[in-house]
Amino acid sequence: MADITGFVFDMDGVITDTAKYHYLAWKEAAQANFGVTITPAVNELLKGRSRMDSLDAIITFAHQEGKYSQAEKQRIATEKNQRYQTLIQSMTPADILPGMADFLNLLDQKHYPLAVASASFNAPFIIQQLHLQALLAKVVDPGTLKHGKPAPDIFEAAADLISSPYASTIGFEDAEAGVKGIKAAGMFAVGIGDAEILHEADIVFSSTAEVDFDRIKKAFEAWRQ
Ligand code: B16
Ligand code: MG
Repeated sequence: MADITGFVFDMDGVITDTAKYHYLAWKEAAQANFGVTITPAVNELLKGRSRMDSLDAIITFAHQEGKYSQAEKQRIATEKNQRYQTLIQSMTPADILPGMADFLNLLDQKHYPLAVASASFNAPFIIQQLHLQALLAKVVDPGTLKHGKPAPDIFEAAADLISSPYASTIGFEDAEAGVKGIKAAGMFAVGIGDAEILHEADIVFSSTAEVDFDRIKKAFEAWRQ
């Protein structure tokens, strides 16, 4: 029976919760540029999507498709990111989601290689703020990828960083599109959140506090048979 050879993690919603900061920054940008107030429901749609895809989703929500040039969209996205970067300056290790620091340390003690598969260009900075740079030293550069989640590219790139064959790699995700990406890469998927939304995952924990290594290992072994 094949053993687990590595773990790859989405960041936002798995390691830490930056959705509230993205929401604040997008809310200001949407108000200032399109005169609309984005709701928490709209923010849900942005989770795991790239910055430009998020902007396009907001423009669609504001019914202003086709009104903005690429240069204008770039300016809006850059301003949003500057606001976001100001907000995340205040992040500390206290912002690591419950149980995840212990879980990452446990995996490290067991000598599993770890990598981060986040759509965020800010992931390396956030990992530093969380004091996780020693554990999470391998981070995919999303700028090198052709296709975002739900394509498998980012998870394959993360597994490649740690030389872990896809079929024995465990991927963690909180977003439906992310779980689809992990499955498309042929990996075992751990979902964090609503079991109905994340029904394509191989095992789902309702929150990071519930994540359990032995349960993952057992479920992986049953899946590999
Ligand atoms: P940035 P993940 C994603 O991170 C966020 O969930 C998503 O809301 C954000 O738009 C995206 O990163 C890009 O982030 O603007 O910082 O490059 O969930 O893939 O870790
Ligand atoms: Mg996420």
